[in-house]
Amino acid sequence: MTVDRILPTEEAAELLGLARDLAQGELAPRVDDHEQRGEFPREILRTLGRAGMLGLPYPESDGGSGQPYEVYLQVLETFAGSWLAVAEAVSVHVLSCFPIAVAGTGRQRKTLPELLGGELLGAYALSEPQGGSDAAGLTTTAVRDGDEYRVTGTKAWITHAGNADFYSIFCRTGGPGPDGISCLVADAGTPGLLPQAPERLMGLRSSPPAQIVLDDARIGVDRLVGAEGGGFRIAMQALDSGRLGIAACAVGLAQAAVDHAASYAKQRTQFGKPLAAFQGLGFLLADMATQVSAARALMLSAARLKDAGRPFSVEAAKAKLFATDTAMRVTTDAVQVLGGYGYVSDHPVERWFREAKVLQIVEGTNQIQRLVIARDLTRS
Ligand code: COS
Repeated sequence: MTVDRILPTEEAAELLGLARDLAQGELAPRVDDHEQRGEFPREILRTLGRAGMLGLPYPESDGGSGQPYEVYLQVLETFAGSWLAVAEAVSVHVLSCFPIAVAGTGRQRKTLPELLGGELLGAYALSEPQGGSDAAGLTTTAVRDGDEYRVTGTKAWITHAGNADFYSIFCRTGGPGPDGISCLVADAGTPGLLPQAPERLMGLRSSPPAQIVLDDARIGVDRLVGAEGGGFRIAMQALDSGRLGIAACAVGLAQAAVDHAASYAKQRTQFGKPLAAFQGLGFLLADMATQVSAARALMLSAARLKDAGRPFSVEAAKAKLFATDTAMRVTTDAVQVLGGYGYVSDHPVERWFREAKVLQIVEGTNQIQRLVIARDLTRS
């Protein structure tokens, strides 16, 4: 189904058209092969970078496309309907550029055209093996030694580990708690920065995360982004925006599942009539479609707050929570509509069902989103 979108400009409408062409022409034909082989689509990300898709929400003066967040999210949604791992990769790249884009020094910002133009792929290294939710408790340490930091620790669940050209790394330069955390941006070739074997995932197999071991990695003090001790706030602000990206991935995935299930229910006959003619299934499809529209509306309303420069952190948490829970429910129902055919890999709903689960976990579990929302409601 074509989603009827109200876009802010003619340019945005053209951009969405280009995103649809890329999704259909570049992504859809390759997704199954890459997912089966577990091969990261680095070349496709280069193609998207050249098409201007890796820096959409950042200013043109920095090498981005200067698009409102609401437009960027609808592009992500379009990619996610064809290939979730690619949409997530774009979202993670945009997240990894955030520290330099908002808090980088003049010299660091000179690298932005390469980052936002997609020449270089980024990774965001916050989580650690012993905890991802308690981000302020991270233990990777960076000890100043002359013009360098000597960084030691392990980062976990790092999307693009081993494929990225640069890593935005959050580490402890001071005492315990959030105020002891700083952000360093390191090149992939930094000695002692060691990507480990990829994780073996339930879904998103073409973009498996991996741990990054930092074994006395030497990172220049000129790679410190923002002030020492200012890293936690940068990390949280980046995640506020990143969570909207994950919401967009969820909406795109869920929309694809609704479309596929509806089309199947029109064609498949049982007891002499199409499945869609049975009210039980028609109502199920109606509920699926309604939830996806509601998720999109929530995501866009949070994005428009961000675009207007208003606080949007809590609305982003609501959008991430609702959109990803919706994607899980809707893909589960899509499998049910297809019956046995939904449980085999001949139809993409089997993959979408596996992929939806991870969206409830990444960039803050949905329990963390509830915590952010509840704290705001009950703050005195
Ligand atoms: N934007 C700006 N600043 C923020 C912020 C945000 N969204 N969230 C928190 N801060 C600030 C707070 O204002 C506080 O500063 P002050 O001490 O000056 O008031 C500081 O950061 C510490 O915040 P808080 O006390 O809320 O920290 P907590 O340790 O309680 O952690 C949660 C808060 C749980 C919300 C945070 O750790 C979190 O989001 N965890 C999940 C991390 C995550 O998403 N990981 C996924 C992996 S990355 S792909």
